[in-house]
Amino acid sequence: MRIASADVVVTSPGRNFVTLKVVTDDGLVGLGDATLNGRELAVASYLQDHIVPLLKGRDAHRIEDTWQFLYRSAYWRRGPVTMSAIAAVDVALWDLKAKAAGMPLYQLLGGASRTGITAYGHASGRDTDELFDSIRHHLELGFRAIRVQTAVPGITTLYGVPTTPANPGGRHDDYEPAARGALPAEEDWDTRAYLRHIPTVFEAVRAEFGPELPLLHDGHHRMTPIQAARLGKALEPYDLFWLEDCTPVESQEALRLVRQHTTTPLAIGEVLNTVWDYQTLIGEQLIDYVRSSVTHAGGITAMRKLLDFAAQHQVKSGIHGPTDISPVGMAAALHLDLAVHNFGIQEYMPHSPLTDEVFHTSYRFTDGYLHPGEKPGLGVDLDETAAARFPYQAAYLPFNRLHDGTVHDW
Ligand code: KDG
Ligand code: MG
Repeated sequence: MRIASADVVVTSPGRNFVTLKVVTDDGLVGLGDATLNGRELAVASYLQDHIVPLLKGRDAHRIEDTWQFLYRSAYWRRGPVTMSAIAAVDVALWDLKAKAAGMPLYQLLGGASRTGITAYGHASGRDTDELFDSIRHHLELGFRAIRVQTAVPGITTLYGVPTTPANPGGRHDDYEPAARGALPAEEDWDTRAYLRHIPTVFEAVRAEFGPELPLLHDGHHRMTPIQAARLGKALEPYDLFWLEDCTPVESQEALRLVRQHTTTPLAIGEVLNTVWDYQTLIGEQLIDYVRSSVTHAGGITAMRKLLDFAAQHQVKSGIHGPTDISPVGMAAALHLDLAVHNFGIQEYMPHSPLTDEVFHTSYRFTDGYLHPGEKPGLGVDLDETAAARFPYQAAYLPFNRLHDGTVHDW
């Protein structure tokens, strides 16, 4: 099974996606997601200009060899652009191998370790009433675990809490932070206001919805370790499933201090892209959940090794799954989720109807559980005619300034 051609498809059905399409000499098509929110064209160029010329004529079955070749021959290792590009090739090759075998990909990864993949949804609101409505809405949709983000008095625009719905007439819990336009939006941040307010929100949510519902929260990299420790401690009475990205993760050692102070479970890693980024975090058991995505962390081949390392230290998966992971990347995550033993939870934000016009998927969400479906390969088809109707549009993630004008982590 030789690679006959490889093409990069950039499309923007509501938001930008970069997809690698690999075709074999016997006509099989494999897809890989290469979407890096706000920096899409860098990965598209890395693939088109530097990787596609290397793929033609290669044996599509040699996945490990291709991974090692792309990683080591580049010399310049790691980083989100490189690892997203390698991931796209890797996932496309796994898609091809599973199609050639006539099996859904999870069968090649060892078969199902569970019958369904527990997914968490995103609830948010500009005040308590809106937040409670959003939680109820997610419960009606079937979610069995819910991430809670709310507005904070003293902060004008806050991560995870849209001031306007993503779709005209839509709900305020539809979440898409990358706005189209020539410049990134400026948002504001006040750590003291946030730390005062968030525990009161979780107290109210527990009082309204009871003790059983698994609740998650994303701190989105904004606290120092001592502030994160304080928040984790303050949230202990409300029994969170996890507190995510409580502090920027460039310094893995920073998590030691957080860990010493709180038993709130910690999830980290959506911006990490290799196993090396987790050496201390996992080796010293400083976190409970790995948040990397298949899309940004080198694909199925690399994520499987990362999760095996995590398993030795009782750390579980919590694969990143917002809408900037394309349906191809989401399908890859679901096959892995179903197969690995140390699955924890999967993030799930349904894509927009426009996105669904371009990507046709076999995965399903039923009664709170996702399943990748039984079609051979990933179970995703790309409609290139539909994709061509939605040309790329520049979009940026926002950035933060403190009230005195200092740039802060977003
Ligand atoms: O592109 C940025 C998003 O992927 C990120 O903000 C989403 O933090 C996120 C999450 O947990 O889904
Ligand atoms: Mg996050």
